[in-house]
Amino acid sequence: MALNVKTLENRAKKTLLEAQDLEQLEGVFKQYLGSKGELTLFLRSLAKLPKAKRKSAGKAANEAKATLSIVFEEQKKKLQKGSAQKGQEPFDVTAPGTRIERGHLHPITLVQRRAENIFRSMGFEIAQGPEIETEWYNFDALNIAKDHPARDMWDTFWLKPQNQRERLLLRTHTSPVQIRYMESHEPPLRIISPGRCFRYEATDASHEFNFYQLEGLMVGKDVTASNFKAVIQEFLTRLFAKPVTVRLRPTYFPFTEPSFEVDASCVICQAKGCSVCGGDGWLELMGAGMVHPNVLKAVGYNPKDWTGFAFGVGIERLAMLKYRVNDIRLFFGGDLKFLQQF
Ligand code: YSA
Repeated sequence: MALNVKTLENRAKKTLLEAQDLEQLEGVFKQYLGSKGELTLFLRSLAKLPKAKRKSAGKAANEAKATLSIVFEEQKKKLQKGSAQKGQEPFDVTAPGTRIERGHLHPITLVQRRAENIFRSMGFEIAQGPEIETEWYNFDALNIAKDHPARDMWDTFWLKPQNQRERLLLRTHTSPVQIRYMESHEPPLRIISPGRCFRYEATDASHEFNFYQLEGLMVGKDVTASNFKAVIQEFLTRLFAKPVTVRLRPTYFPFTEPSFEVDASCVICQAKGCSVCGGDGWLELMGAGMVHPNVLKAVGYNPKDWTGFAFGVGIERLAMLKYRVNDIRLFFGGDLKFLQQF
């Protein structure tokens, strides 16, 4: 019996000394010396032992109880001291903190915001339209006839029909915003509308199936192509922070008459000729024109009273020139090594 008590005492002592904190220590104490602890129960059972064994077993058990109580108290003091010291560890308030990684704006957003600020300073409002458009706003209201080749040219993501009345699509350009805005506002007006567009086409260094355009529209009394040229030249000069000249070449859009391809003097080589401008000093930048009388009529404006210009430019195209990025796909690849440069 004395040997069993000794084994129990050693086991209890070892566990008490291994306790990592006060809570654990209390638990171990209870396990052996609590009201239902192993040693306590043993002491209570002594009465059932034969008299001859009772005396030696009782002595061993009481000695074990006394030893374990001392070990418990000593270990308690040690742990109390340890936790007090932890709380008092010196704290250097001047030490540099842990740096939190901050995100930053995407280069396309940077160019979009810069463009918005420049146009706002010239009296333009920012207008928005839906990315899911109806066939009417994306094509018909822009004078793009049902059988017009433009519909083929802008290969489109059509959505599954929701009802019989109108076909829905992911807008192929931001021009529908012109229509939506004119329908709900009276002229004179000046707006830009930056936003996401989608075309069902193969990607390459200058084409994405998802890209951003910035639409512009100004309608007023006697607004002319000269006004357009002045506004766009001012915009580009401020965006690229360099003098830019603009030239207009005739082209065709169903929703403008006349229509222009807008070229800017090369902002990389100052029109001297380089690989970006193909050596001729001009960069093809955007489509534009004077708003077609049919479009004005479609939104309820009288083309005899009002004239206007409109344009649409790829925001990636501007960003590629501003930051000298040679592949549009880099903007959407999610490569942090690329994005962290802006
Ligand atoms: C024309 C006349 C207006 O009065 C108003 C707007 C316009 C622009 C017309 N809505 C349009 O979308 N013309 S566009 O097809 O030549 O595209 C304009 C610009 O969008 C392009 O110059 C190019 O920079 C960009 N773009 C077009 N498809 C793209 C693209 N950028 C990247 N990936 C594509 N797949």
